[in-house]
Amino acid sequence: MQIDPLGNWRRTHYTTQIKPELDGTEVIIFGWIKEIRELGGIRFLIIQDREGNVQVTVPRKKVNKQVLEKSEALQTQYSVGVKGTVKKTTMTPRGVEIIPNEIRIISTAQHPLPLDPTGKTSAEIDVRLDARVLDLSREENIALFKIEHATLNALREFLTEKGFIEIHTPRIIATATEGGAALFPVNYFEQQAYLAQSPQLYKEQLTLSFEKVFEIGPFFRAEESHTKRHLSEFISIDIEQAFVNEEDVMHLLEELIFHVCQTVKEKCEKELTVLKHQVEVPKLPFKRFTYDEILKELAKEDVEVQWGEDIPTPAYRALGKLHPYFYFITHWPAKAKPFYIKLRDNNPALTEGFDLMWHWTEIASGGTRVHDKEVLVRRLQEQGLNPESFKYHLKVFDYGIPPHAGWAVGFERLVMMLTGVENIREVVLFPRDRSRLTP
Ligand code: AMO
Repeated sequence: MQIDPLGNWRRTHYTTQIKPELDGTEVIIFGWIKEIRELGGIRFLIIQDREGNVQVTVPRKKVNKQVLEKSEALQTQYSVGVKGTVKKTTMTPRGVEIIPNEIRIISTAQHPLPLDPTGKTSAEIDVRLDARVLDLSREENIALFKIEHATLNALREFLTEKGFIEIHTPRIIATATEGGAALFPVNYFEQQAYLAQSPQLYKEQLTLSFEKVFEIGPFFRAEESHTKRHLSEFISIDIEQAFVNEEDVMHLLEELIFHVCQTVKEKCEKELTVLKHQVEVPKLPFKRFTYDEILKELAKEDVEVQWGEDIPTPAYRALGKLHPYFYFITHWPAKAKPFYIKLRDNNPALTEGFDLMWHWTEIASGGTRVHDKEVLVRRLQEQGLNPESFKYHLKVFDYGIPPHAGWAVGFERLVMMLTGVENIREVVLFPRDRSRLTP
């Protein structure tokens, strides 16, 4: 029979709420033992919860037998409850400690642990990802994911304020949307289905009813390459808007980035300090360079890119050195952009598609969409796709689809920018890449 370890105990304070002003008050805290130190007959227990930590001081000769026994039995990472009296002191950094009256061991931990839960002894990323939940209990990771939470709130708040409606489109789909990126097949009863690469076609279709829509959710790309900025499952922040073009949505995007940077800087001061990182609020408007201008700049750096091709990673790295901030790349050639991106009226070799860059990383891409059915059919054919596979999508263009434009931001890449983290796996709770499917 398992004995209820909580009993009638409930937390009265998080560790960070234990302040010198509470001197003499009895409190109950819950958390995990992060460190145990011993000095001249006194045991020091550092107890951490999701807000921070506090020192519990056990003067061996002065505490009761129950406390003494329990404190001797403790090991790091044990989950505990402590009922104790707050004491003002000059001996701890926060000017406060707790003298325990009763200790409850809530659950134990198997030693040796796969990694140091304080993070003081560093571990390789794969070791950390294998023991991810333990790794996530480190102070830095708690700070990082609190920043993610604040970022998501800021995104939703901004888009809702601007009149966008949140949507959820299917994850199981029948046809590819992003030509270049590979698909994950799914056995769907008697049919072949795929995991969605993006909400592209659905979000475009919904401009016909809701005009301004946004979606935040996971999408899937069967990425062969193992890089520090690609995942097989990533979170995309998508918008689509009726009766606007590329310029309008680029303006919205830079405003959104500004809002997110400002909000995180303001609301996550404590978390950013833990991560030893500062968020710079960018100046608006972001610089805009055409694809041709970028190619000329690269040529000056002796980096050759064939006109019409996508820009390869080494070239992006060179660009990042020249432009260590946010900037747009516009006027992309038709070949380098998907079928749904509109060609320029005055030069159909170029599109109204853009990318938003931060240093050398692509944070977002988008553009004005083709909204003429005949042009869309032609663009599908030009890109070697079969219009028959897109018949349901094409049908919507017979119902009065408005001109529309939109973009998608990679959420993890945005968080990397906000936190200074360099490997995308670090900003995902349980990352998925070519070689990782567990935990
Ligand atoms: P794109 O394919 O450029 O555009 O994706 C949009 C943004 O999503 C992020 N991203 C990724 N992040 C991590 N791992 C990946 N494998 C990955 N793939 C993409 C990037 C990228 O800029 N439908 C269009 C958007 C639109 O036009 O609205 C699209 O999906 O930050």
